[in-house]
Amino acid sequence: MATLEIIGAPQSNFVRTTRIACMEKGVPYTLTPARPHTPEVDAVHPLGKIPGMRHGEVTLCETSAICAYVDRAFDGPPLIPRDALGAARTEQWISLHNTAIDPLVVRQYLAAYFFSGLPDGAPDRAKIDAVLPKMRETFAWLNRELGTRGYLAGDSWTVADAFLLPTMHYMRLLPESGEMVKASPNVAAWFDRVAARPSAKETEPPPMPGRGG
Ligand SMILES: N[C@@H](CCC(=O)N[C@@H](CS)C(=O)NCC(=O)O)C(=O)O
Repeated sequence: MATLEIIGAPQSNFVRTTRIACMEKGVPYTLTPARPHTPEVDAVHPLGKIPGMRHGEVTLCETSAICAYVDRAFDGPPLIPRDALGAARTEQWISLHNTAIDPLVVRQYLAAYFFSGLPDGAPDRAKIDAVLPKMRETFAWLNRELGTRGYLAGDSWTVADAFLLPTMHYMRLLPESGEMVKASPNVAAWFDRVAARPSAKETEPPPMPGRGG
């Protein structure tokens, strides 16, 4: 059978999610590093976003769809629970990550640090300061949720955890969000638990420019 290929930059939180999914499922894969809006990516994603996936004749885009395919097309431990409620809770948390967490903390906050668009490439302080109140609220509700169970969707790991882990990895490294993680003990404990898994260790992204880690 053809080897599964993940297409995208290893720094991307969403690319990392699909790599974690492959590892947790026990599916060998190759990573083809590619930036958004390059020909390799445009060939599999109509909006040129990463990750993309190829498996023989199959091409897919969108992280959630790729993870669902990996889960259903191969033998191995389920990434999404097979019972109705467990599957729905997993989907619920993927959706919360993709619609409420990632757009705020990655697309706005992290982007204001590294892709500010300012002429000198410096962080956009005004944009960073503007998102901090909403981020504090987000960490507060996430911390409350994670105080009731060990993992996002219940008492065991699901692929929903593979969505939040790469995002939270970056949050630990930036100053204000790093403080928010430290002030959110349930989030911090969840992070340590999930980051200790081989799937997380083996997919750690390259260090951020000028920030180590
Ligand atoms: N909805 C997409 C989002 C993927 C995404 O936003 N990827 C980022 C990199 S982490 C990207 O390609 N950004 C380029 C762009 O939005 O033009 C998914 O779930 O896979």
